[in-house]
Parts: sequence; structure tokens; C-alpha cells
Amino acid sequence: MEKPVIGILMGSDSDYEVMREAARALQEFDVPFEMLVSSAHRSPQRTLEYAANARERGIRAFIVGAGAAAHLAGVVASKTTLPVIAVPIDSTALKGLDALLATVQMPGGIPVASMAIGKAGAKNAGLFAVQLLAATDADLAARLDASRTAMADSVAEKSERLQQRLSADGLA
Ligand code: RP5
Repeated sequence: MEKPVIGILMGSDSDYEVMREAARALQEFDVPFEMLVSSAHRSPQRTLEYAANARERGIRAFIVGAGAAAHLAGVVASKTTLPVIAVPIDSTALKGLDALLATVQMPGGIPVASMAIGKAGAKNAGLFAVQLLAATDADLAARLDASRTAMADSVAEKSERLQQRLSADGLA
């Protein structure tokens, strides 16, 4: 198996269902990744060591998901200058708004790139990581372009189906 270049980290295994979307996006572009659970507050030492040692192990960026008082991405970012892409998880009564604010409001100096709350954010985190790698990988960039073209085609197909429904409903 190829060495992982993206490290996906999450605060709990209860975050997996959301973070799986990031893994799926990376897999679609054949980007090797590793995925693990580590918590900023429950296992701080494990988190700090993982972040500090990742670069020498070949990791090029992190995708970090956490819910509630979501400080995991910021803690990872404190120990590395690799890019940290964060996913706020909707795992609490506040439905991810708590995690979004905790994640996105990093004080100046230690950046964290925050995506949207939940599965859309996780998917975009995976795609954003692919885009980071594609900045210096022409083959990956071409595959991203092809994927955008397919997406645009699928919108045109949806519009075509909509016209058929309009017709069937006697509205066109
Ligand atoms: C956060 O607390 C985790 O990222 C998770 O979203 C949330 C709940 O964790 P569990 O109680 O399910 O382990 O640290």
C-alpha cells in the first residue's frame, strides 16, 4: 500500500460517519490517507505527537474533524506548519454551530482552514486536500478538471429531466 500523504484525525469514533466523506473524496482521486481517532482533551499527548511527527512520515496536510468545543484542529495546527483543514461536526445539541465557531475563530498566527459543518464540509475537506496536492501535480489537476466537467454535465442532465417532468405535468 502507498504511504499516506493526508492524515485524517477525529476527536471520537462517533465522528466517523461524517469524516468518511473526506476519505471517499481522497479515494476517488487515489490519494493515500490514514485515519485515526485522537482527542485534544482526552488524549492530548497522542494528538501533539501525531501532529509533530507527521511531516517526517510523509504527511502533506491534515483533515481534522471535531464536535462540541472543537479545539482539535487548532491544537494540531499548533504543532505543525503543514496545512490543517478542519471539519466542524454536528454532534451536539447545538448541531455543529458550537464546533463551527470554535474552529473558525482561530486567533491570528496559527491558521486553520475551516469547511462547512458536517458531511458537506468533510467532502469538501477531502477535495480541498486534493487541490492542495494538485498545485504541484499536473496529473491530479487534470483529474480535478475532468471531475468538474462531469459535475457540470450532471447539472445539464438534471435540467433536462426537469423539462421532462414539466412536460409530464402539463406545465410546458
Ligand atoms: C468531540 O466530542 C468529538 O469530536 C465528538 O464530536 C464529540 C462527542 O464525542 P463522544 O462523546 O461521542 O466520544 O470531542
